[in-house]
Amino acid sequence: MFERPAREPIAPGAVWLHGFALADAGALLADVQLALQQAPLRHLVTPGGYRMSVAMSNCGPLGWCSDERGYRYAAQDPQSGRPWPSMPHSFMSLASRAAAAAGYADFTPDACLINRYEPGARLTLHQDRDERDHRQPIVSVSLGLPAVFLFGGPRRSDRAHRLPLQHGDVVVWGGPSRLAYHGIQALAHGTHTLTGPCRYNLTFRCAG
Ligand code: MD3
Ligand code: FE
Repeated sequence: MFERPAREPIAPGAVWLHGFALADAGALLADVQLALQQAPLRHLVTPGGYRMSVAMSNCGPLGWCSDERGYRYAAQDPQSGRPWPSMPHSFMSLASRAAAAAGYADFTPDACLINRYEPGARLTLHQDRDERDHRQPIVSVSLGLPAVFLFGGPRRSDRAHRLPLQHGDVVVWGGPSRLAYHGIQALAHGTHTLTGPCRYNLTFRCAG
């Protein structure tokens, strides 16, 4: 039988850690729900005036925000005026272990974006460039329904690869991959034992 390798390099600086978060998934999802009680999911509006199909919230010292005025990181939830929920220990531990497994020691993120995809939700090709230090990697954790991840190159026109991300997969994006174009195809219908009809993605970043 062919098995998925535990640690799969996908591009210079990018490593796919198959199932790395499986043992922690229940604890991570319980902490997702606790954070969302304090900072509920919402559909942000892009600077161009479009409502995003992905519902988002944040935890940690800084949270990613978007509105008609632009994209930015902010220490307070603009919806409540309060600080974002603190980063759960389960999140910080998983993110730093995954970064270390991918070759990035001492990863200490100050922002975790919580994305929730329902069927049909998608993220069009974009770069993550609102962070101050692009030398730090990004760690992303997939939970619940599977999704097709699109991974391109440094230019929007670069041909994109399709990666089927599953529950428990972690991908670490650093080095030359840090500014690659990427996106998520429209989520297919389904039901997952732990999340029901949705996919959650946790994205850990050093933003400030
Ligand atoms: C590759 N989220 O929130 S995570 C995002 O599944 C975002 O919710 C997707 O893209 C999601 O910005 C993908 C994987 C990811 C995150 C950042 C990257 C891949 C990346 C930055 C550079 C290259
Ligand atoms: Fe992104």
